[in-house]
Amino acid sequence: MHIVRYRRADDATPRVGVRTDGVVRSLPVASVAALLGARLADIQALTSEPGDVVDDARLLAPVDGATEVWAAGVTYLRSREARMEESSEADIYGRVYDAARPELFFKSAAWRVVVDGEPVAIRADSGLDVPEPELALVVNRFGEIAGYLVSNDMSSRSIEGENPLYLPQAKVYAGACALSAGIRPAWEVDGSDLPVAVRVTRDGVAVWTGTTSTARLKRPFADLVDYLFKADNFPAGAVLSTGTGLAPALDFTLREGDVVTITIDEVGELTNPVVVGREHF
Ligand code: DO4
Ligand code: MG
Repeated sequence: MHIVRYRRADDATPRVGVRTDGVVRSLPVASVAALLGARLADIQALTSEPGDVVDDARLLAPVDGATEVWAAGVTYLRSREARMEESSEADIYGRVYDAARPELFFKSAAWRVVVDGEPVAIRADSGLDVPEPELALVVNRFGEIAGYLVSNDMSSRSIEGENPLYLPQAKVYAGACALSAGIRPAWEVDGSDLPVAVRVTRDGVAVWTGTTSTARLKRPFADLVDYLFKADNFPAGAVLSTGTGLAPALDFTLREGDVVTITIDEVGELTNPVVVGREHF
């Protein structure tokens, strides 16, 4: 089962439901932000009794309202290596990988998130660009992990590599944050050892593929959530992307027209074509 946002053919209002075996049913809640304001036990109870079947649902991005997307970095050994290769300040990535405090950064407002099938973007002023396939935690206002999403933390390696202080420009721009359409409830799946796969195709030919497992994540999910909630409140919950364990060699860069597919077993699939520039959004 996945928790989804959807729109009906004849109705502009986004709604919330559950999707099981391809069938969407409505839920009596106004938004995912409102759902994430509830305790985990209440979310579980509400989603266990869905209403009518919706036969014309078009799935939307899985977050809305005041729910923010945050991301963790350098949480896998491969990410530490990749950052040290690309950066003029390699040392800081080694230090953060070993430190107790994780790297956490703001990634996206809900309204900027793109969903499965929509384009992701390369910045027009960037020269080296990659998708970052990540498992994202969906956390309620109480810091409880309610579910999981597939996330693509699109990144400019050239801009971050030039100077780490450029991280927000490398990470936060139109088309930089893609999430899969359905939230897989945490009470249905254990996220701690799930295969993650990426495939980038160009003119139908695979130009980068990779696989890893969430078991290689250096930090427990609870630690990442704990740091996120240490000094801030999230009344509408938050999505926390847990970092990438997959990075291509430095001679690979995304191009316009590429198609990125990220799969996380038990969680979902996220496929997005790549465009250049903000005018597509
Ligand atoms: O330090 C830069 C960001 C790293 C990141 O996004 C990741 O490891 O996934
Ligand atoms: Mg990342």
